[in-house]
Amino acid sequence: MEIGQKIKPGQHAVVIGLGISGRAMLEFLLSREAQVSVSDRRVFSALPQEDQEYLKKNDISFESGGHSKEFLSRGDFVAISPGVSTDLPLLNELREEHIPILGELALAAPYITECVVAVTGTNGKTTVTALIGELLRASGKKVFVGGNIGTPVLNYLLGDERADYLVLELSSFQLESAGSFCPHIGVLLNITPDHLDRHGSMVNYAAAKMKMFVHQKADDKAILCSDDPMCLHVRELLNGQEVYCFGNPASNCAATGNDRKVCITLPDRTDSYELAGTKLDSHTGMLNSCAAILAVSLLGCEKNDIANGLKYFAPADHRLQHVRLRKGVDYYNDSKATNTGAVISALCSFSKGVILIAGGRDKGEDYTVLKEFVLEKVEKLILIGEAAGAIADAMEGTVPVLRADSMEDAVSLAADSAQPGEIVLLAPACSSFDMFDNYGHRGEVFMQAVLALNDDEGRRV
Ligand code: UMA
Repeated sequence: MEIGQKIKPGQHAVVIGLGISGRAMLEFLLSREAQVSVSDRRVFSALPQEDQEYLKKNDISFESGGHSKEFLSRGDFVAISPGVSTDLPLLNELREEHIPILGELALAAPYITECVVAVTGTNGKTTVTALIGELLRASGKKVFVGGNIGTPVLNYLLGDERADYLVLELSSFQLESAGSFCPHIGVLLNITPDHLDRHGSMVNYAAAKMKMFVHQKADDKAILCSDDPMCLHVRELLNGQEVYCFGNPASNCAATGNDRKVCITLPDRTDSYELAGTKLDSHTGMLNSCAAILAVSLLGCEKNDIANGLKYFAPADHRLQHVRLRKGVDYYNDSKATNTGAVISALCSFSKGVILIAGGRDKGEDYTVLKEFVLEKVEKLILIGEAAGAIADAMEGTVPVLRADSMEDAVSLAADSAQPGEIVLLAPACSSFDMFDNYGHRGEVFMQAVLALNDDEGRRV
């Protein structure tokens, strides 16, 4: 199996990891008449009932409780789930034996004939992916929206419905093993520290994101944020494709955001779009809108259709989500802010007076980058979870810090000290797995605690 080639009937593939991507890879490989085995670190009985039945029904050889060289090297190639680290010593041994290691995008690439818009970046990629999908739909196009946002692109290829455009959110994990995958438009929103526990360094993390652009040709397009130093660095490494930038008006970009407006300046069109009255009317929303509107403008969408799409778009939950106004205090749930870059972005949406609830499981980040923003915007810091001590140390000498044992305690402490006009913001800068199932669960617990606070008249709501 060579990278970039279609699967040949009878080839033996070993799928590592049977989560959402692994299941899609298994079904796709079987549909191409490959012979498939599956290896997962979970024991068989811990798999969902449906997966257990599928494996039995299709007589799939299954290795449980870990991965062994003996089992993996049976394959002509290995199909790896994004959550499996590509640096595992076992995988290096397979590489030495010239066994190709392909991710879901590498498997899909030779079969994709549609125009692909791919979106990556540390923060904002789910919103921008969904927004591009919405704006294309508002322009009457048939669209598949998938990737890291939830539905594997292989599920699209397995189905019967055909779309004009595939809009894919791509994580650094997926891009690491993307093979010959090549989007017609690649959007890079930002690169700030995240997933350093997996990638080891910012250089490796940025290199994974760069893979989105490496196979682009002269008529493909790269869209980058000119306000992000790492994006500008990536720009210098691009070679051959058309490059468009978005961001600050002073930087002479094709899309700029200012005064709650997005302006597009392309050789053949100059348009402007109002964000006031839309759910994108914030600093982060403005940058996300710049990227998405620029992408669909390059695809020829009409101004009126784009403006209509913007009007009805709502970002997914747990992203700077307004929960409640209580006693003059606004409560926001930004549980998806799982790294320092996302917290900075959230803080930039408020002028000052923020009571910030942060903490959770540490991902190897340097929290001192938050210092200047905390000094400027935050009145008080309330810390939860395993990383509370590390964040408190990094914030020494900035603002008062309180510790809470649970989300409910954190909300209650915040509510006790918040003054009218102030903001209570959950933006953890950490992953959630020390106290919650995932960031969605953490956000739900926060919102429930906020909604359970007494209202102005002393009633529970
Ligand atoms: N597993 C192993 N060995 C390992 C690691 C995992 O066998 O060393 C097994 C687990 O036991 C489990 C399966 O692999 O059975 C889980 O696979 P996975 O972690 O790759 O997750 P999927 O269920 O396939 O979901 C993935 C993405 N998850 C990750 O990248 C961690 C989902 O993104 C994505 O929505 C889905 O594919 C469809 O594309 C989630 C995510 O957290 C939302 N992404 C990260 C992020 O956004 O920050 C990158």
